[in-house]
Amino acid sequence: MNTPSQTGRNAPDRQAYYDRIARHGMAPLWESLHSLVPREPQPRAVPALWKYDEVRPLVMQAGDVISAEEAVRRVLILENPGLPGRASITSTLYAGLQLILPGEIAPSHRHTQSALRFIVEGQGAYTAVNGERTTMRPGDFIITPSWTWHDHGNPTVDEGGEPVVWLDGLDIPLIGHLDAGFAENYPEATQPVSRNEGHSFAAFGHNMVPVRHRSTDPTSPIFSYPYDRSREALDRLFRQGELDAWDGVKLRYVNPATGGWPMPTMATFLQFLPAGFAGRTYRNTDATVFSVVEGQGTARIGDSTFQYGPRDTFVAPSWAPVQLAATQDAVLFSYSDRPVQAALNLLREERI
Ligand code: 1HN
Repeated sequence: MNTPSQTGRNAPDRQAYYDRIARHGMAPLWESLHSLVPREPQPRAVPALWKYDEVRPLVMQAGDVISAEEAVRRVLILENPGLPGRASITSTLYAGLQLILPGEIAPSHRHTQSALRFIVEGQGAYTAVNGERTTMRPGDFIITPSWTWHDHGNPTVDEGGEPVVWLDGLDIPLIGHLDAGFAENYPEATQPVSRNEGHSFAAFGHNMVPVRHRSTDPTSPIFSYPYDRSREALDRLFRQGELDAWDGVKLRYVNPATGGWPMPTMATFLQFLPAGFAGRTYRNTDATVFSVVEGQGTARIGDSTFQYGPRDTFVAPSWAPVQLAATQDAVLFSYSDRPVQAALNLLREERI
C-alpha cells in the first residue's frame, strides 16, 4: 500500500520536513494512522505451543545450573516468538515454568504484579501468602495477589519432597506498560507462618464467609483452588448434559466474597472437553494462555494447528479464531487479561 510520502505532492520534500519536525519531538500522524488505529486487533503475539515432553528436560537442567535461592525464582520464561526479548507470552501477560527441588526455598518478596501458579508436575511443595502456607498438587490454582509477601519451599527428600514444576502467570507486561511496578524483599528468606494451612479455605472456600466479613478488596481471600473440587464440578455438569458447542464445560474461578475475578488483572478458567468433542470456532480480544491438565486433542488457533497433550502450554493471541477439539477426555486451564478488558469496556467476543 502506498503511504502519503510516496504518492503525495512534493514527495521529495516530505522526508526533509519529517526530519525537521523530528528535531522538535514531533512526528506526522498521517504516516502511522492506520497502524495506530487498526480496523481490528493486530497482535504481534503469534499462536505458540510448548510441548512439555520437549521442555521438561530443559526445566530439570535448570536445577543443575542454579539453585532456587540464588536464582530467587528459577523459571524458564515462555516467550512468545512474536514478542522476542520482552518476557511476554501475550502483549499484557507473562508465563514461565518454575522448578523447585526438594529442600529448596525461593525467598520471600512482594511486588505490585499479580501472580498465579498452576501446578504442572510433582507435589508437596508450598507457597506461603500472607502468613499462610498452601501445599501444591497438580492442577491446583494458587494466587499471590499484588503486594502480598510470598515465598515457596519444598520439603527435603527425607521428608518426601520431590521436584515440583508449576506454570507462573503474571501481569508483568501490563504493569510495565502502566509503569506501576514496585517490589521489595522480605528481610528474611521465609515469612513467618501466622495461620494454619487451610484457614482461608475454611473461612471462604465453602460458599460461606465469616459472619462479619466486609470487604471491598478486589482480590480473593482464598489462595488455593484445589483441582479435585474444580474437576468434580466439571465432571458433574458434564454428566448432567451441560455441554457448550464452543467451550465444552467451562467454568471461571471466582473471588468467593464478591463473585468477581480472583485477582483484578487476570481471569482464570477450567474447562472439560469430552473425547470426540469438536468445538466451534470463537474469537476473543483477551489473548489466552492454556495449560493442559489431562487428555489430548487439537487446538486450531489462527493458521496454526497444535496437537496438545498433558502439561503442554499454548497461547491464543487476541482476536485469533480458536477451535478446540479433544480425542480423549481433556481438561484445560487457562488465563487471560479479561478483567482488565471488561473493566475498560473493551472485551469483545465472537462465537462463529
Ligand atoms: C515472581 O515473584 C515469581 O514469586 C515467579 O514465584 C515469576 C517473574 C517475574 C517477576 C516476579 C514467584 C516471576 C516473579
